[in-house]
Amino acid sequence: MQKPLEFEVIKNCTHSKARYGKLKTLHNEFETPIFMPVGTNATVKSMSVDELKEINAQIILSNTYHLYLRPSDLIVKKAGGLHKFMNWGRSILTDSGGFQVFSLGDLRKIKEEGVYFRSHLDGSKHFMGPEESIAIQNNLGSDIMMSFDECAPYPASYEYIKDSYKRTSRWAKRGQIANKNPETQALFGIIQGGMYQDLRYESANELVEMDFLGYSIGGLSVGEPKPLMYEVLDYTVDLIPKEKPRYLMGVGSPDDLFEGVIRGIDMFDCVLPTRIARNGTAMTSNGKVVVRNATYQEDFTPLDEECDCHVCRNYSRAYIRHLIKANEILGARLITYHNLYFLINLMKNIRTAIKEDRLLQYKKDFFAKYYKI
Ligand code: PRF
Ligand code: ZN
Repeated sequence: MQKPLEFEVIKNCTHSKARYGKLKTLHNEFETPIFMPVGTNATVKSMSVDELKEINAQIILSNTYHLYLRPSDLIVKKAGGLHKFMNWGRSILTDSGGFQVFSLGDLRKIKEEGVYFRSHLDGSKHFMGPEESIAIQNNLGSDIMMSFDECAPYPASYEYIKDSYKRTSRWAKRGQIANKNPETQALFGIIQGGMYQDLRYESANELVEMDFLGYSIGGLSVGEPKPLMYEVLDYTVDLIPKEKPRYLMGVGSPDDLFEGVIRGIDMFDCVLPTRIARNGTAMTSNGKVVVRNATYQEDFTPLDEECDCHVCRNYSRAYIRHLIKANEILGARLITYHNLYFLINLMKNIRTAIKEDRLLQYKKDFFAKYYKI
């Protein structure tokens, strides 16, 4: 049987659980740990695929829920799949819709068979269960699919989390059986279990038993304090077989990237760089720069003096501030481009530091500048 995904750990850090590796899908091969830009609606907001390639993006994340509602997975399938539809020849990971449906609040009802919900677009009624989620992801043709899961809220009681993770395990099994393309599309299991160590343990064990090609850690960065998130992450990573890729879902601030990598995470995604770009905030080696502030009115230096991206080589803070203030779409585009470049480049530096076994020193140096300490 052809394998849809190959993963190899090439070097382990000797001072932490960090590892440098290679991940191969049928579309491309890339190094890990990696940051995946978010392209919810089959587009990384404001970025053309040429620009994504220019900044060296290797894999992007898209969303089952959004593409099912609009334009519908059937249209994407008719186009020849999501890669063809959006003209992106590198890898695509799709989230299952679980997280997005559960974010709908009053608009949804959870049952054993799946989730009944109303569209956030027009209020129309829909149902999505594990079989539907996988069928949609099969139609989209992503390289890496996520199991349909419940991302429980924080805080939640032990009993609630126990019921919830158990249902997530049953849904994972049903999704695995429903996958029509096991030779071309890899499926990951998502570990839940809230902030309870024994439930994380049970969730991981049940999913590892099912032998997925990779494992995601869900249910974190849902409002819990950072130290708690790092603690849960630390013991959860240890439950995943070393030879499988590990993906921490929805997490990607510079702090979280370092803390995640040090605990053994290989893949990250986050809307942060693209979202803050649209309200005029740049991520730089000297910390966040709120370009929209009046301070930058006459600042003709680049967003980040140390950055060699296209935006930093050609445009000033004063100009980008003007664009943002005037509501010109180019402003959001330029900051998005730079922010994604910044995180992708940060991950490249992190990989180099792991290979040269100096990750912890690199972390110190990075944050000394980032937080000016
Ligand atoms: N499950 C899914 N997607 C997610 C999450 C999850 O728990 C999170 C949690 N941070 C982000 N995205 N399916
Ligand atoms: Zn830049």
